[in-house]
Amino acid sequence: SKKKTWNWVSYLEEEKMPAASLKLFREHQSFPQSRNCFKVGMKVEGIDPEHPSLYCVLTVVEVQGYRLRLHFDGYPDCYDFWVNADSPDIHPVGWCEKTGHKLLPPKGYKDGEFNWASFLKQSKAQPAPKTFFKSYNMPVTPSGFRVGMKLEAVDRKNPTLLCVATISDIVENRLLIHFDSWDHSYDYWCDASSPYIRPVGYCQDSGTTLTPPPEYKEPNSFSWESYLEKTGAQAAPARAFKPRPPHGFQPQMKLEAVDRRNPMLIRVCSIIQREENRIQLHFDGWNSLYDYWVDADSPDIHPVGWCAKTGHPLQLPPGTTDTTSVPGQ
Ligand code: MLY
Repeated sequence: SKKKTWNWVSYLEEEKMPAASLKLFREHQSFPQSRNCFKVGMKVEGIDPEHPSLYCVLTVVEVQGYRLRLHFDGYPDCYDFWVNADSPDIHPVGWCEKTGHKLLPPKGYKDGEFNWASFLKQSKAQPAPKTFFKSYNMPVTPSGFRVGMKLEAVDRKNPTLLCVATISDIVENRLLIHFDSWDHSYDYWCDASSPYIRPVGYCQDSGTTLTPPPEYKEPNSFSWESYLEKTGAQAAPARAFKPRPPHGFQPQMKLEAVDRRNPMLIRVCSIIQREENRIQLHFDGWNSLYDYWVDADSPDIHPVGWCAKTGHPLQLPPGTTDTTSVPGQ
């Protein structure tokens, strides 16, 4: 029997569909410049994806190509999550202390009880070396944004709302956006080019509705001028905002994307719809039930050939003879 190995070139030809061009991807989605050095067992500090204002003690528990699975020390496996090796969400051991961030200890430790030196000794674990992290070589460009500055920001959980918000943390070139008088569950990280943040006065200038903090029962009673005075805060300077041009992804283009239902998997995908900041993905050969919307700048979408290049299995459309394609096999 003849075995035909699956490859992107003949698949695109058969399907008569284009690959999403490399030029459409951001650097963190494209082919990496370095390899993934992380090893199973190494400890890191990182942001909890469900609570982006919290830094936690994490262990690398699986390495697959350029990706790693991280586990919260002391917590059940169900909270494990995958990141790329160059994720800005992870930092070396000791980073929180050095940068004045609060580190959430592993489950079972009381506040102030945890220290890395004895924890590493006791768990016989190695910290991941500093040179493994993206931030190690990253130049910091001054931005004009400062912690405490106010702005208008899209509530990403309620994306029709533009709201009164504060920059509550800045790390490298990213801002943590917090919504005034709300809990941290709406917080998110973005950079100066994000389409979700605007300077104070944007809503007024563009004739759109600004959602004030919840204590303003009568929305018209809110004014930035008096609010800034009352809170003693500054508005983020308009020149610090560097809105990026819209993404260039179009329907029918194919790419490789993480399967949200089983995030260890990367599958062959097609773009079926686009919006200003998002694309809708369809997993080739699967029910449309599994289609989902993803941000155009998501770290979970990659150009055709990314899995092969980084040594990650690629899940092929069902019906294909071999259902994964592993480079070198
Ligand atoms: N219906 C939601 C809206 C919450 C909006 C919070 N934003 C502004 C941060 C609720 O009341 O819970």
